[in-house]
Amino acid sequence: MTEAAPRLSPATLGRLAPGGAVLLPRYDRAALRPAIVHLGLGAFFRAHGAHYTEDVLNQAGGDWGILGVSLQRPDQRDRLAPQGGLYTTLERGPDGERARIVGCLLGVMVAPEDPAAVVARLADPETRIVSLTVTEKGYCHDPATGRLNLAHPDIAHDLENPEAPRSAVGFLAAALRRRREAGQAPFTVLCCDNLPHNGALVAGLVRDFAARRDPAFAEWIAAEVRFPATMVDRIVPALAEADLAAAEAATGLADHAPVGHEPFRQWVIEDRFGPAGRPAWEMAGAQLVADVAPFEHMKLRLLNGAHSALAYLGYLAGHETIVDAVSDPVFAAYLRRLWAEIRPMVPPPPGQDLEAYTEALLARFGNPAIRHRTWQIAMDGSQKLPQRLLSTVRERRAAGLPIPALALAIAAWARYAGGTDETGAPIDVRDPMAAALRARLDAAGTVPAARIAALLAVEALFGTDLPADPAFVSAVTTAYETLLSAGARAAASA
Ligand code: CS2
Repeated sequence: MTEAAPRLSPATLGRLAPGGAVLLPRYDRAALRPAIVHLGLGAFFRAHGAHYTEDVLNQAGGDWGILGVSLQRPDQRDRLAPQGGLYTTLERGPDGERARIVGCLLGVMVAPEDPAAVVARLADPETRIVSLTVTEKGYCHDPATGRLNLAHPDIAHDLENPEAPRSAVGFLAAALRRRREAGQAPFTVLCCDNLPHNGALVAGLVRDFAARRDPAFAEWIAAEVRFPATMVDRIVPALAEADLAAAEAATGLADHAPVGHEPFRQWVIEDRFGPAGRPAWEMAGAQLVADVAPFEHMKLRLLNGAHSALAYLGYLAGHETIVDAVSDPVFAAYLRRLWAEIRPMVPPPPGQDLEAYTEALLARFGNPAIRHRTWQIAMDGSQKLPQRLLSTVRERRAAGLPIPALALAIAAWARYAGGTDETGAPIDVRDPMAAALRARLDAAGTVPAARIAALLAVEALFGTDLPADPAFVSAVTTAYETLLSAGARAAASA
């Protein structure tokens, strides 16, 4: 019997040799302060924002540590606390794996256990940046309009209980109000979710929330708080059991919270932080720019749009992962047709060739070392479709251009939302609107056109313009009929 490996922790870190195969923190961890508080700590941020911050610390030292906050479950804290916040990341390329230990995470707070402690931490003047990856639905907004959904149960709760919030918007507002009342400068709010104009979007939500109680506070937010926009990119699948063994094999230390990720990463940040400052993320290759919008358009529409399309079609066709789906030439060819519809609607960012970008995406999706489940990406489609696919649909329709590949993606989402796969097995649909969508479909009966009409009538998703556009409705309905009669693979081979 082999002996159990010791757990990764500050005490066992010394077992790894500096300069060895595993990259280690090269700075003084004791000098770190919780200058960044991150809401929604999960695999993505630990392999993206934390990695950039770690790179800067490794090059230049400093005190920019990160304190994580989980807004829902305790699992990240439970896995990371016994490790003193240390974790392994595994960079997985087609030619092998590279492990590193990340040291910039100081700890994790679990908000539902003590919301007041989280508000106090955010309100502490030591907190200079509050960054967020709470996923699209975590902002409690209406995806079609970008406005705060006042009927959302968490928002309704937080307006009633502003000192013990549940939502990210509620926490930001509570802490900013304390800062204002204490006459202190605010922190910078850095949204790192895949939302359009994410800085301005979150600024609007926090202001909407604040204005319900105190218009003067909302004005102070507008005048004093910075919400830089960002574009974030790195493919980071959710933790899989096999990652635990892989991390242990790479380091000889047991890690309950490793993260596997692709080699590629990109972070484009609007350089508008004010006196609160920021780490010198450009040292790690982040692009600090005046206008993030062109980068965000490119990424949300070409990467995330294609991801969602492939998630629904691939899942329906029986593919467990993105790499499985793109390894099928039918789906690779479909993606090229989809990108050919999207590219003309995307003004290229400075110096960027979009054909090269999408070819590189195909290679990233085809990375055999990244097992990114179609089911994972299919989650929360109601929150993702507008910015990923529907904006492009609108622009092509306005230009009188056809949308066959985009319509198929939307039809595949509709087919998936029905909750039964092509073999008749149930689909575990995870979406805040899952029950509502399913109820609409059930009420609509079996006629495909009626089912599609029932879904397109969801205004929070499709607005009022798309269901009133006969060419759009007919393209989605036709694609849906083909999905039902011939299946996803045949529908994609058109
Ligand atoms: C994915 C994204 O889960 C999803 O919806 O499309 O998480 C995607 O992997 C990242 O945005 C890549 O940067």
